[in-house]
Amino acid sequence: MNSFGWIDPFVIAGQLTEEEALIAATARAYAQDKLQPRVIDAYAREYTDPEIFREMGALGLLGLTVDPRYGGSGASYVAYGLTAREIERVDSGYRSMMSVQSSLVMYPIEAFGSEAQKLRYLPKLATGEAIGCFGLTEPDAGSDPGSMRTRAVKTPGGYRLNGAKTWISNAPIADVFVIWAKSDAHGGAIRGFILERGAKGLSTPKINGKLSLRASVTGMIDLDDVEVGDDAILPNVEGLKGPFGCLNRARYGISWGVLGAAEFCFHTARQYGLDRKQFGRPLAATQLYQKKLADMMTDIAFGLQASLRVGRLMEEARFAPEMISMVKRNNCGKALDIARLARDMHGGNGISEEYQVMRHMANLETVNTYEGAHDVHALILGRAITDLAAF
Ligand code: TGC
Ligand code: FAD
Repeated sequence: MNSFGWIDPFVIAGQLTEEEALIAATARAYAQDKLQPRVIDAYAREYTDPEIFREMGALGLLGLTVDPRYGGSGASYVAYGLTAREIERVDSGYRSMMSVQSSLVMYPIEAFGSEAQKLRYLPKLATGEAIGCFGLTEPDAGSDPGSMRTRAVKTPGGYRLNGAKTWISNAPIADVFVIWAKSDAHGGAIRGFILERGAKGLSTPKINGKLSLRASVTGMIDLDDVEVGDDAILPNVEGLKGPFGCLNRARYGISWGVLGAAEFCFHTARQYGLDRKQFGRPLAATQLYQKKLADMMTDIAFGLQASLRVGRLMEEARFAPEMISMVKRNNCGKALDIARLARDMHGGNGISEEYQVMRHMANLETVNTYEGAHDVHALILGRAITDLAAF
């Protein structure tokens, strides 16, 4: 019989390959040494440091699963999840920057792009020299991206794009834009296009005043008669399965990432309860406090084990998108509950930036909504259970 470890109850560490453990350790050291010291100030000032992309790139943390021939690391999906967990232990916004670049920009170029597109974009995205963003959501098309209005019209040498995307991570500082639009040349089917900063008619106003995810910049993408060549279209995918194929990877990464934020909140609340005395004893010596800690530890351990299982199935090409909906939805919801509880367990100190739990709580409100809102994933699962679409 082994002794029980509250930090890793199901011994996740023992289920990793040597390479995965090494990548997780690299990500953890980077996140704690370089990101943790700047996050409180960045969050307060709503400041995104583009240098972070270069730093992550230098460590091989961008495009972790991408083929090394294109500058990626060729690592496993579990390694990608572990990295998301370590980055989001510091801040969901930093994980957002990493996952958009890796899953929503590099992945579609690798999976659906031409050889020329892969060679042109992937190496620079892998080093962080180029920053990418992913434009799916529109002002009138959020949970229902199939109703998008952005259009690509065929021209003699390429396409002309018109429309507006909103709530786009990285957009104001991006160099490379993966844009999803309905193409008249393809019977109105959704197609992906790669646009570059500097294209005439492309602008990316920043969305100000966010009370969540403030260390990660978000913007709109306005497309006003933007002309691109024939070589800008992603040749190898058509329809919603293009963007959803990318979202599968990003949602899976989020399922790990949010548990990093939850672990931070759990560990911080535990320590606070041991240090803080009321009624002549530590808060952690009370039954209610211990019950909350037990719930936190259990939900985190169950969530990690489930994400690990889904990651292994992805590596074996045996996953279904509904599995990803389960872990994205469950882990986001549980992480948000844990962050709210941790905020409460810190009493008045819980609202201070110094204790950081409220920043995580505010961030997780976004993460629970983007990449498919909590209830939308319930409907995806409901459809799988009943064969009835209730969207
Ligand atoms: P539906 O009829 O279900 O499907 C249409 C076509 O798409 C295929 N498909 C998938 N393919 C691969 N993976 C998946 N997960 C897929 N889900 C659907 C499907 O097979 C079908 O293919 P075909 O060949 O038959 O045409 O589509 P629907 O319009 O009824 O969709 C409903 C619903 C709810 C599933 C979907 O619209 C949805 O998931 N909505 C949520 C929207 C969303 O997640 N948006 C995310 C925007 S990006 C973002 O938030 C980035 S934040 C990043 C950060 O900062 O970290
Ligand atoms: P809506 O779709 O209007 O939903 C509002 C509410 O209604 C939700 O609670 C939802 O669950 C519920 N709802 C919707 N439909 C139904 C239904 N049929 N039945 C019951 N309830 C329903 N998008 C990108 O494309 N790229 C990005 O990089 C990106 N980054 C983002 C960054 C941030 C900080 C934020 C906040 C969002 C980002 N998004 C991005 C957009 C995000 O994916 C959308 O906000 C999300 O998909 C929800 O869409 P919506 O905001 O339009 O809400």
